[in-house]
Amino acid sequence: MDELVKEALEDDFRVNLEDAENIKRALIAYMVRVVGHDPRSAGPRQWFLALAHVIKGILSERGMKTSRAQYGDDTRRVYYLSMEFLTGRRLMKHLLDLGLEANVRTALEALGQDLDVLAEEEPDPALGNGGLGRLAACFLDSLATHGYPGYGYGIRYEFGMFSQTIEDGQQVEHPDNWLRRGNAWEFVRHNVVYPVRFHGRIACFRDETGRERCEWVDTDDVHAVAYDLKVTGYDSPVISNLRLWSARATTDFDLRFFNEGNYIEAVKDKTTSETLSKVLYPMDTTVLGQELRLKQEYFFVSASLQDILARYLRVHEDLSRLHTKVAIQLNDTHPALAVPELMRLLVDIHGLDWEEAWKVTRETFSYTNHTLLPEALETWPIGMLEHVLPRHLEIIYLINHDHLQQVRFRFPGEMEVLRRMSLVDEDTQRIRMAHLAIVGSSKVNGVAALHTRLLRETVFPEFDEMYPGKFVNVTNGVTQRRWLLQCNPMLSDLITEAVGPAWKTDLTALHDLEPLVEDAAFRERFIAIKVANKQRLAEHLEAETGVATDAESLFDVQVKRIHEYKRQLLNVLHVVHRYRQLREGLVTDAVPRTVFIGGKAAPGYYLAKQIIRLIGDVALTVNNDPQVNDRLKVVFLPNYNVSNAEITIPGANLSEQISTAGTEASGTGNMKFALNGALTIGTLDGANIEIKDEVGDDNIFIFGLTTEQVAETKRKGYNPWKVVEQDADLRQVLDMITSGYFNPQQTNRYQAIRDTLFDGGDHFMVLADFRAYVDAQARVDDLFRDPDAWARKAILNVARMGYFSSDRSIHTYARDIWNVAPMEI
Ligand code: 26V
Repeated sequence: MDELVKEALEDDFRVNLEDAENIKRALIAYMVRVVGHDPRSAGPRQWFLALAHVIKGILSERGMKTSRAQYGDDTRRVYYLSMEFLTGRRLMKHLLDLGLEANVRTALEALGQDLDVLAEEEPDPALGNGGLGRLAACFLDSLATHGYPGYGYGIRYEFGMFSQTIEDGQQVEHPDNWLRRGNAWEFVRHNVVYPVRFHGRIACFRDETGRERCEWVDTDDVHAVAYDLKVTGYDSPVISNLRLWSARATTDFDLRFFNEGNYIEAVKDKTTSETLSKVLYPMDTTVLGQELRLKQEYFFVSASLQDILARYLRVHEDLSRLHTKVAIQLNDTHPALAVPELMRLLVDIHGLDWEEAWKVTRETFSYTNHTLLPEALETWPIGMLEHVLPRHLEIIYLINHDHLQQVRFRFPGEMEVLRRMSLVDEDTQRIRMAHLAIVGSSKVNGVAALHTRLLRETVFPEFDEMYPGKFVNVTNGVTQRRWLLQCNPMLSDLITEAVGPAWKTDLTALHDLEPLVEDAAFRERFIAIKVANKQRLAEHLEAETGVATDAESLFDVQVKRIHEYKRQLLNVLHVVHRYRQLREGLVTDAVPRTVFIGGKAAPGYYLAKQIIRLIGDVALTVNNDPQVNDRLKVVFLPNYNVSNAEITIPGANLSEQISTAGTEASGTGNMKFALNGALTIGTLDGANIEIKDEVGDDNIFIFGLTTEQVAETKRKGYNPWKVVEQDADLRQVLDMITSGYFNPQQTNRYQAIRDTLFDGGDHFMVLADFRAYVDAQARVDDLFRDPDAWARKAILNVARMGYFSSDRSIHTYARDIWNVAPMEI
């Protein structure tokens, strides 16, 4: 058979990657045989499809080699369970990874096609909210690049993150129907289908050995169908797999209704089960506690675990050794039901005893926490769990019983500790998913040094005491293949020319750039590249929105989800302050600036939406005021997503990372900007601290209260009124915003913003940090006046970003958490 396969692939389907002429012929053949279109009349859309299928074929061949090698060496594998994967478009990434871009470009030219035009035909799969989902995608890239045996599991949402337009200054959400024209990259596995059960009841009985066994019966079932996406690594023979589950009704029609002639009722049930993978929840900060969301979480957890066990059982028999071959990473608590689900599978289905199953479970899982915000920590109402997953609730109670016994032993007589550590919040009658994930895991990690410290000291101190060594830090990273090599080809070429190509798989090689700071010619080229990237951004923006910007001005950028804690409002206060100063002639030598702000607000998050509206109102006034003489412009970047980020980030001079200290777990945008030669203005929060440590205090603009000072200020009784009273500039700025200066047609429009800052107590300390922020911005202006001095610092930022590669993160997970090594192929 092997010979036969080899021959078949060689004659008819062989694509010689070294030869553009051969790629051209393959494209034509795929156009006819797979796309089913006449090459003479095919447009970019059809050529994109033909090309995607050619590449998919290559990926499939290589993927098989990876799988065979894995069955051969039987080492521990890593499964990354995540509700979200923000992969970005695949085409250019695959071409880069396979080293095919040049030849494909040539082949397409011969066919009268432009690769860059084709690339725009691909929808950007927005299967995530923000940082957490994008991190998962960076990790898959690093796993494949470095040859780790890692797989992703998630949900194939039919509708991803909504797309955003701004109408009358306000955010409008549009459904993201990304599958409308199909997904060229996926392999649907109609043979890989698992039932997922809901509702029903528990029937317990004694088996022939006298042991109590429980069965979950009378359930409502849904099928999970596997869709695979091949994940390439850079110049790597290893192909990983991202398996996304889609929900399908178990029976097409409920025959009872059908026979009664009620056709519509019969189809309705089918549609209800298929809503499970219909849509991504577009909020990342407030937990709603909706039943559909709970079902989504269980749906993908159950399917993934069934798949993982099936793969294990193909080669092994003894489930009590599962953990020696399987490591499962829980990306936040969204997949935390995997803990009781694995217990159920091991105990109820496979007959292990409770103690043994518990040992296996704990050794199998690890959990990454991504947020300190209390409102984003998941809890589920007991009543809902009882209704949707009755057996899991029982198992959670059993786990809690054993857990509390240990807590009592460790903290005798401390009732308050017992209450806090219980998996059950008695006051609200809810299950605490983070607690469940912690007790069910061997390791728990935070995503930046400060974040991990705060987890250990303030959020879960008793857990940290009880399980020494369980809490570890793995600072986030980003993949330089997408966030430099792909999105910034000019800077990549300059770097490679200067220090060689090693940085592509070992970012610390950027250190070798340091001496070039003293090389005037190198600085000139570095500056020219930044200008070109700013022009590219300006052109893209003008084409998309009609807004013109000046690439000579300082490009000041804040792109991320809109949230109070990220403090886009602080940014706006500074803009208004600057505007006033320019208007009143208080400054005459201001550096021309364009302030870009972009990001999506959760649809139900009123304040976040008001902030977007305020940015629009301020922009209208500022941009149309001849008195500021083009020294200030404000632009809202609509529909921020991975594709836009790839153009926006390389074009930035200044990166805004201004969250209240102690609130942003890590941030990853901060790393992408610095890697592309922007300087950071930021607080001592998340990974900003580690960025400062790496680049040096002189090469970053740090301002504002520290985490400790924030806590201290609050403890002493923080009074926003006092702050405003003592700062005339701040008073003027707030007056303008709240008196309707920017929106005379509705003067009370920003009442809610006013309320949160004053009566609400300014929880995120916007006012407290205003003065320090304005001062830091003045330092930014001073430096920008000296382009050469600015360039020196920017180059040092790039040179010192080696630590922030997701390769380093993945090597750390592999060594400290998963205990896995790269494969040999
Ligand atoms: C939470 C929820 C709550 C329930 C509804 C749906 C939903 C979806 C996502 C989330 C997770 C929010 C946590 C998150 O995205 N954290 C971000 O993780 C980044 C990667 O570690 C990190 O860089 C950011 O600082 C952190 O905010």
